Amino acid sequence: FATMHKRLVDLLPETRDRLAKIRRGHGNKVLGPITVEQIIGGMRGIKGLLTQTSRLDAFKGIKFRGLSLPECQIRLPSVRREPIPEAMFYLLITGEVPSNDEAEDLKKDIAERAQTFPNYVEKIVNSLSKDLHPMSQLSIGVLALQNESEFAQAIRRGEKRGNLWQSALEDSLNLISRIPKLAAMIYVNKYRDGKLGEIRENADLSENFCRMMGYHDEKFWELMRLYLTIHCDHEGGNVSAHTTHLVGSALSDPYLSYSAGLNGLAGPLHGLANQECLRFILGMKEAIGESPSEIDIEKYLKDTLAKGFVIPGYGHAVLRVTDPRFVCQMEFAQRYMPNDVLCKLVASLYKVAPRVLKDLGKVSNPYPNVDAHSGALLTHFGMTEYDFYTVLFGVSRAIGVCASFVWSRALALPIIRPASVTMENLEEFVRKT
Ligand code: FCX
Repeated sequence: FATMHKRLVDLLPETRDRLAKIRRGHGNKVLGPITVEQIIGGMRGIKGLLTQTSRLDAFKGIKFRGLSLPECQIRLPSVRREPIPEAMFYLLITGEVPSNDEAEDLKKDIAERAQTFPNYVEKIVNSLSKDLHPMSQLSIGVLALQNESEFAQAIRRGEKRGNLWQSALEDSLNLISRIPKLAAMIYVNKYRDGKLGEIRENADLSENFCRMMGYHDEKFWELMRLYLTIHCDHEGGNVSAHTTHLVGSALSDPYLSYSAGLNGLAGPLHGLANQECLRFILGMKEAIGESPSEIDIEKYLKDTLAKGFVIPGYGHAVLRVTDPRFVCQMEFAQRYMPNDVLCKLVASLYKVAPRVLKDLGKVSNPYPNVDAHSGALLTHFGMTEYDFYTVLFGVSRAIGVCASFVWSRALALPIIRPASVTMENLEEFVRKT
């Protein structure tokens, strides 16, 4: 990873200087008001976090270091079309598109690090009950890996704050390299015969991850590249990124921080939604058949809502259009599996669900999000174990939250400590205004 490391070292003084200038010269400027509704309503729209790696626009979707998803697909090094995960990490860390050589250098480093996986962690993971949800297993495995943290050692030996980004980067690279093996162990233990597939030194992270899980179809490796790209980062305010950042601000190491983020990702309103989506599509197929009419779908959706359930994969706290991450997956389905029954059902649902949700009159965004499509694509290749899907999300999310963690330490961002109010405070405020 020498080239990426060197680029980061070059970028540091200039980036720190830019931030110091903003802080010194404009620290007391007001960026926006905070309403009572925002305090009660999950802080929607309050700009209160500095995140270097990506920015989410309500109408255009995610941009990774200024690049949209289609731009990443065109410009980042790939095997076929989808970016390799290593190239995405390079982009998020440096803000620059790596050359093929630079991506290759990082790919080799990550593949090498993946070869060393602590034995004691393997034992811990293998001893877990198969009934335990894969996300809980993943979080436990990451916590067990924490013993390897160079960041924690740096803190113990009193390393200067300004230097902590170095051990943060080491930990991040080790984490990103080892997470696929950890996830694959969970997969083969829970759903297969417990034997991991072999990895290749010259393969990218996606191919090796799939091989370890026992998937040898190159199209599946390509799907995994897409999957690992689109889930890696979604600016700083989503639950998993925010949690990782918050815990990291206490100078907890990347393992502790990311494991906390994973626990947030495991919530049904966040990452767990993608397992719920496939369950929903399968339930719909069971109830109204493989090629239902729009009227049938509308009735099914209304019945679901009447029972008090949400339509999983639809809606978003920030987005107000169809998620570009959904669009990329739909294009993938059209390219590689135009006749797949579940993908066709996802497309049919997309024709009806926005209208039904709009009619409720309360849904801020009636369009599909990232989770609405992934299950159908994975199922096409035989990965039907939907309670594992959020683990794939977690593997991808490591790339984004680790890159952010490195920058948070490089910029020596302080511990996060916003203020809270009581209901009495709010009532008093309301009386006075
Ligand atoms: N189906 C039914 N009702 C929905 C809905 C949906 N898909 N999306 C929103 N609503 C409802 C809310 O439940 C809320 O109802 P209430 O006032 O009676 O409680 C109302 O519409 C307003 O909520 P809204 O402002 O639109 O949405 P929020 O910002 O509060 O929440 C999420 C956003 C994503 C949590 C919400 O749309 C939802 O529950 N969607 C389904 C689950 C899902 O797909 N989650 C994945 C999100 C994401 F991509 C990720 O993090 O992975």
